[in-house]
Amino acid sequence: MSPTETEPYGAVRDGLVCVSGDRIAWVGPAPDAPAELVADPGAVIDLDGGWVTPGLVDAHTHLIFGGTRAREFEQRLGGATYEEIARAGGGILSTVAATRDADRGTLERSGAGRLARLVDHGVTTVEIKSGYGLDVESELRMLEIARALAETASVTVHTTLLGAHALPPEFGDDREGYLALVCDEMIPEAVGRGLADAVDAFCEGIAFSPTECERVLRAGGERGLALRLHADQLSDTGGAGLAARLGARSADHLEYASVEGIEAMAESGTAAVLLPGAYYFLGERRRPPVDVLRSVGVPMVVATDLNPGSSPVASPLMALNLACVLFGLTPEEALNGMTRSAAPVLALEDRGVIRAGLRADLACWSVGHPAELSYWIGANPCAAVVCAGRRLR
Ligand code: DI6
Ligand code: FE
Repeated sequence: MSPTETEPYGAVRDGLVCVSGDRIAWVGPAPDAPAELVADPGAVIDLDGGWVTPGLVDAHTHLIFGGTRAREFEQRLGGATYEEIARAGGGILSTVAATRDADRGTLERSGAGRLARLVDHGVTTVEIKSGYGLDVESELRMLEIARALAETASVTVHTTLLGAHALPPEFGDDREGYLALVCDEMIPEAVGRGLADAVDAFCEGIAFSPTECERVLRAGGERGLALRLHADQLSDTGGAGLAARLGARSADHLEYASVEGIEAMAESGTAAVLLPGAYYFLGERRRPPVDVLRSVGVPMVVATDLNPGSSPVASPLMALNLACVLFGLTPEEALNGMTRSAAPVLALEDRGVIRAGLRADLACWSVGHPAELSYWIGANPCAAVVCAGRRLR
């Protein structure tokens, strides 16, 4: 992909991308490249007809957690629903117990392994949420591990505090008490220690009401965090409209979002993060209103939602495939949703496209056409990954 707007995918054929330090120095047709920028042959990655895209941006993951939910998967296949399991104290809360029990090294190693899988598939920027700690210490520990993974994996990690993911068991039905903890302790501590870039909440019948989510997002916004919202995933609670009204960067999931909610998102510049892995894995039937998103011009982002309960998807390319097959995105829209439209959700304006002056985050692919990135299932055509000018694989 390149700055050309006329070709599908903004494609440049027989192109060359020159990298200098951590930046893209030049991009265009190979014969036009300035001689002084063309490096010694040893530093050239020759793709032999393959394609280069921006490094992929996975803008929604929960990739740090203890245990798995394979037993719950069996229960769901036996007929139990995700909501029933959650209301019976399983679901997210079972991962909270496993995450609290796990020592830091275990969480770091399992998280690093999952992040390495994403990088293997071309990811150079990832968002990681907390939300399986649900007490101040455990939430901050998750965010610290997320920050540490950026160093281990040499990629950009954007962190999101998701304290309002579920009501932890020690609070019984004291919702007020827990929300006060999130707003008055968790958020200030996370901000004070520089551990969070954004705040998120799960707006859903089995989680928090719109009023409760508004309180959490406002508390985060007042302290300078960017706002995200898990909205209208399993029912229409007005989450899309709430995200828009609060000026959130994104509303995520959106299967049940109303037309009015989507229109409000278009007005406020709130992006839609589509998570087809969760739709697929939970066997959902209702698709997000992609036609409406398209017609009112809301940017469509595609992410893995990598998490143990609803989307154990460690392949961003699988997410692209599901976005096309299940949600009806074109392969070009899907790729756009993990590059150009994804970076602004994380306020990272220096990436997501291949343009001189931007960060040299690039994924190189052994494919004959970019639609192949959404087409193959279970294959990984990633040939090389460059992050901030450094080759990672
Ligand atoms: N929606 C989701 O799909 C994930 N979190 C959320 O708010 C699921 C998290 C889980 O089931 O562990
Ligand atoms: Fe999620």
